[in-house]
Amino acid sequence: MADPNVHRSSTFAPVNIAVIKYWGKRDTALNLPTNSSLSVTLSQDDLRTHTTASCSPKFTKDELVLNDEDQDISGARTQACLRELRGLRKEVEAKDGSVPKLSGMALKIVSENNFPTAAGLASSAAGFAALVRAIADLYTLPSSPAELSRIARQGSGSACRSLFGGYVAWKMGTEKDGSDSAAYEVAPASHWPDMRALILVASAEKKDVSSTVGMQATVKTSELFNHRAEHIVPARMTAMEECIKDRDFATFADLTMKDSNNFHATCLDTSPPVFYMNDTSRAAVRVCEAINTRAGKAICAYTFDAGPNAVVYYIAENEGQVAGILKSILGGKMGWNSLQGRAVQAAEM
Ligand code: 2P0
Repeated sequence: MADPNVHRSSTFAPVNIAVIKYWGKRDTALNLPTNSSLSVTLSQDDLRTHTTASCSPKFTKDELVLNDEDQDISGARTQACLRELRGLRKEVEAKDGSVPKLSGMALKIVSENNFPTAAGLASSAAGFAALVRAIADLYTLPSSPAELSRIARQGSGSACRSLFGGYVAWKMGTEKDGSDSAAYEVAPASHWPDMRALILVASAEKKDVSSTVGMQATVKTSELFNHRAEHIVPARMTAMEECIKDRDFATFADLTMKDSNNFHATCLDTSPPVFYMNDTSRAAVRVCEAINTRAGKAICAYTFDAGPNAVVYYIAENEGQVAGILKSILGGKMGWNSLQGRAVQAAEM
């Protein structure tokens, strides 16, 4: 029988893949970015973190278990999330004396990813989003998704975009305390239901340079980076929101590919340079460019995060021309993943 002293809540959070990239922090303690960013959420039916948070007067210390392995949660970022959530629970307890004093109990958090953690598929985004939402549900916090995204941001920047579904922007904000640096929904997944994403796995190995380290090296040493943050991204954010609202795939694709290339250019402009894409990644770029040239318009859009794997967006009606050709040309070189989704659905390869 379940122990009545144990309070428990479970939730899922999805993976998101940015089409306007976050890269660079203006405040490393609060995880405040140097530019806004925008992502597409992959369906959590297929790519997601499942997290259960529980607390009990019998638990002796906070614990986090990810994919059956104990994790170190002493880091400032996880601690910031726990501190904020406990603070909000204390407010609930102060208002209503009859609710149990959960804020004083140790937490046990158990998480599982249904995708390889090391495959460069934004596992920290889904991970921190699920952790924050599971604890917020356990504590029955009245917080909005925007408020929870502000908390998740402190765990990992990109996590703030995984508190929503569909098309999500993270506004960089201007306040020093980060109070206005949170995510908002640009459009729900249902707005553009025939959007698809295919994930091409060029390597499932852990990356050499973590995002956190790589982006701060770029901030420190790349002049191109300043131009990106100040001039390129602000205009692109506006254009990207508009083309999503208009379901204008050709513009969406153009902006997505340009922004991926611009982000990787700032990595290359870092001293010493940071290489995330490899020969296989570049082969995927060439094939996508050839598909678009043959179609006479952009019908697929590649994007690469801090790793060599490609995510290719396309519209369902072009499945054969995009996924079929990518498979026939690159099939021997890349792992193929049949990640399905509603907002975003991958081809069966
Ligand atoms: C993004 N990436 O917008 C960009 C594109 C990678 C390339 O967000 O230090 O793991 O935890 O805030 O969120 C990866 O950075 O970095 C990332 P932290 P995070 O998705």
